[in-house]
Amino acid sequence: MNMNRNPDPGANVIRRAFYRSLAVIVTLALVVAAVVWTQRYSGQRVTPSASVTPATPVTQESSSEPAPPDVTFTDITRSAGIDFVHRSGAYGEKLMPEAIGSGVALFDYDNDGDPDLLLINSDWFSGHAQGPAPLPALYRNDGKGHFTDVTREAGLAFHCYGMGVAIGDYDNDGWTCISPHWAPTTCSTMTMATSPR
Ligand SMILES: [Ca+2]
Ligand SMILES: [Ca+2]
Repeated sequence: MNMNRNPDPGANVIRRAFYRSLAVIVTLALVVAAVVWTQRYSGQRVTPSASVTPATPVTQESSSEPAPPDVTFTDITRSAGIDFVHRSGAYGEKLMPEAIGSGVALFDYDNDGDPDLLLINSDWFSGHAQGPAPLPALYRNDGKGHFTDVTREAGLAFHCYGMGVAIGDYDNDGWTCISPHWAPTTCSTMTMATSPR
């Protein structure tokens, strides 16, 4: 008995359907692969003729404003007669008053028409003196670029922890008054001094 001579019609139908399905699946797979390849590689190709134009550098338009003057400064403090040194009293504790002082006033102390210079000093902290008591300094201007220390003759040779100074004609007598501001722990009240008459 030969089974090939009497094939099962149902098996043939299933076989043909299987081959058709396989052909469809392979076709779809090829189509999908082609689409993916096109999307991935088609935009990366650079044609030999393509050229990149370099960006033009941005240049600042020439300004018509003149160049700033070549200014230099020279320290003439000593040659002008000023030897003041501010003492903050710092001894390593980084106390707040160390950063507050001191003060300066430029005013006509003797009414001769030339501005004089008052420099406020601070002081040593209690128990931490590091030298002679620091004093403020009043310098009289001779009008020719030189200053003379007149602190003692003006009655300002006292030391407190200075933190600023204000000037003005307090009593309206035509002579400028000075009002140094002292740290409250070193001087109980604000001191007022007036210019000589
Ligand atoms: Ca003066
Ligand atoms: Ca006055």
